[in-house]
Amino acid sequence: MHTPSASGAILTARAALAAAEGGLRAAESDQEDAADRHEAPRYRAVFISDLHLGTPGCQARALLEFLREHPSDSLYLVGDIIDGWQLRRRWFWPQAHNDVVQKVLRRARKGCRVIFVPGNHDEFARQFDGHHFGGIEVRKEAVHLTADGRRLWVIHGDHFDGVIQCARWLAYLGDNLYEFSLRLNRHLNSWRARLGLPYWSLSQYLKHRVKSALNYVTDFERAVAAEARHRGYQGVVCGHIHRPEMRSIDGTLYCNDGDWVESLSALVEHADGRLELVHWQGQVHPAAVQTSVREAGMV
Ligand SMILES: [Mn+2]
Repeated sequence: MHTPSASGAILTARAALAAAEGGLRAAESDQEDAADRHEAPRYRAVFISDLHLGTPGCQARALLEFLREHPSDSLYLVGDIIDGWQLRRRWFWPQAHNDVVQKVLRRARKGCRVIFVPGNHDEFARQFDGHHFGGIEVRKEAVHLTADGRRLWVIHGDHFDGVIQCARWLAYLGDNLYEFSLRLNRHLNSWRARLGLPYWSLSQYLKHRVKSALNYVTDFERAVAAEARHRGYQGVVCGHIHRPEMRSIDGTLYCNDGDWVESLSALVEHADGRLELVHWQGQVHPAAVQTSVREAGMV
């Protein structure tokens, strides 16, 4: 359980101050106005997550280019936007990261509805559920209604880590039961043969189940989609695992908008309600350190 911490509050204040400072220094409004005027197609909604601002891995410049090319009526920040875990260890806040914060605040000022759904790396913001900051709404979870009437559950996704840990335990148990299942399979099929039924491999079945249970990504995707379905939503938008994806899982639309460390991807909604996963093809700036995200503890 999370309790609002003093260090969290200090961190928030410090990031806000840094952003304000950067804004004064940049005084970029004229330039930005010009950039906004070259009319890019307007989207109904844009979903981004796992920016990890405050870490060297964050591809802030690519993100700025993406945001410039994708104006929208709504912008969802689906968690792990500012990496409080890393900032607490080491203060890292270059100008490009300021520019991202400025760009988002500016978007809100210009009438874009900006909703921030905190993740585990910026969980300090969860204590501000329901509050507004500089035109940005903070929500532990949100619901987005598409133009074609679908209700999408918007969450970061870290709450499913526990569920997956549990599934792994079951998979581990399953592995030990495999040997036993091979023996059981022989007996089962001798009974089936006596009853005139065709051969059916219990061990194959279990093996398949165990294998898929060991797949963290699949587990996550299925767990999130199942919970969205259980709650009566037609789909879900999340982040957290840095794996962009959009597919139907047992009739529920699973969307993962990816991240801005490795995949440089976002989910967009067109005017007619069509959803699309965008892989940003713009120039990638080499400043970022390309280490394994999981190794770096970014998930
Ligand atoms: Mn996360």
